[in-house]
Order: sequence, then C-alpha cells, then structure tokens
Amino acid sequence: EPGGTVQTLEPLRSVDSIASQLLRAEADRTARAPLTDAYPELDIALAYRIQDEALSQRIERGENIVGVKLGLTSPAKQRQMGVSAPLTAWLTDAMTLPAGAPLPQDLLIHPRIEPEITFVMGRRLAGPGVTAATALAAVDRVYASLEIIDSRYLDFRFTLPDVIADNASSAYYVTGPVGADPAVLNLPLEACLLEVDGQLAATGVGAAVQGHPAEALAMAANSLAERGHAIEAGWIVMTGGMTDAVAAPRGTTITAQFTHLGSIGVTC
Ligand code: 0L1
Ligand code: MG
Repeated sequence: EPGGTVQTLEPLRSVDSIASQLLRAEADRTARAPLTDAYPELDIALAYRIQDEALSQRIERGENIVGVKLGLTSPAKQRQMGVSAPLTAWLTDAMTLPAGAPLPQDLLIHPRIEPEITFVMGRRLAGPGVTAATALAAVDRVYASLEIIDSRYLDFRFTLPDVIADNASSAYYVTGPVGADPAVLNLPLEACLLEVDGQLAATGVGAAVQGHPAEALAMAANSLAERGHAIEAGWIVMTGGMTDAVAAPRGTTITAQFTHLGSIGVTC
C-alpha cells in the first residue's frame, strides 16, 4: 500500500500491549500520537476493552477502584476537544489528591483543570433503564470537585476511541469541602466560577452537564451496564467538566467557587 503507515489492529493480541503502552506513557510522562493515527479502525468497543485492560493492570499494581467519571458531557468540553459524545472511565485511589496538596507536576505531562459536580453513591445503581430520577435517588451526597486531566496524547489531540482507551485523560481529582444532600440543591442551577491566579477564567452551571448532572449519572449507569458493570454503593461518580478545562502550568493557583458546594483551590 502506498505510504504503508496504516497498520491493521489485531484485537486479541493488541489490547494488552496497547493498554501497557498507555500506562507506560503516563509513567514516563511522554505524550504520544493518537492510536487512531496508526489504527484508524479502532472503534469504541475495542477502546473500552483497552480501558478495562488498563484498569486491570492498575489493580494488579495495587490500585483500588473508587468510582467512575464521565467525560465530554458538556457542550463546552465537546467543542473544546472536537468530540461529540460522552464517555465513561475509571477512577482509582491513586488519582485522589487530598485538599490542599500541591499538584504533583513531576508526574504530569501537560495538566489541565476543570470543575465538576461529583456524586457519592448511597446505593448500588445498575442499568439498563436508569433515569435521572432513579439515579438521583441512589445518591448519598453531592460535592464540588476539580478534575486534573492529563492526556497521554500530544497536544490533547484525539478522537473519541483514543480518549476512551486513555481512560478519559485521567490524572487526579480533588473533592470540595461541602457534602450536600442532593434533594436540597437545584443542581442545574448550581454555578461555578473558575479562577486562575485570581482572574476569572470560565463560568459554568450544572445544567451544562447533560441538562442535569443526574442525567449524566443515569447515562453512566446505562452505558456501564452494556459492558456488565454497575455503579457500586460508596463509589464516587464525577459527572464531567462544567466548563472548558484551563491549563495548569507550574506556579499557578486554580480555584473553583461553587454557589452552595464551597470553594476548592489547587496550587499547581
Ligand atoms: O470531564 C470531562 O469532560 C473530561 C474529558 C476528558 C477528556 C479530555 O478533555 O481530555
Ligand atoms: Mg472531567
């Protein structure tokens, strides 16, 4: 074939090795070309097999699953990344950044930060057929959070299957100080101001996340069910960035102030 750069992905042999390559890029802080440059036939189903294999490798090295996150649930994030559908990815305890802890820049490639509404589940939630109302009824507490994302792809350039395989650019997350009863908050109207070094950088509301963050939670339960997974009691579910993500270079301070869910700051 002229050019000869397009290879054929052999799924059964390649899932393990691609998952290892992505975890290696993370450990080595080396951004790489998107998988679809070499494997244009990578589809969403195979991308989730790579994501799940990478999770198995994380568990083998001692990490514990603490929940799931959604990505690309808001129009702002979909536009920013040029991707038009949401996705789910895994959260482990290695991704937890305690409040007040500085961002471990030495472990990151090109971090960005985005504000999110995060649920802590009181009950197990299993699709299919989960609605926003049944999803919200399974929630114990709602928190503000900041997600630190760090794509393993050069310049955050990727397609939907690429970013699924890369666990939705997962790196760290910080949870805010207020755990509210979801029944007392109007989540679509819960607003957030995102500031970089005290300057307003972006604003968002809960409605940016699929109209209501509980819609995103229902979507996660239903799409995980297609792959045989449920959202377990005690897990956290991050519902997706409410605004564009902002760059988090060393030395900046990034703060999110929420209407009722308190403020969170990260020193980068
Ligand atoms: O919350 C989100 O929408 C995260 C999306 C992850 C993909 C990315 O922007 O790198
Ligand atoms: Mg996010």
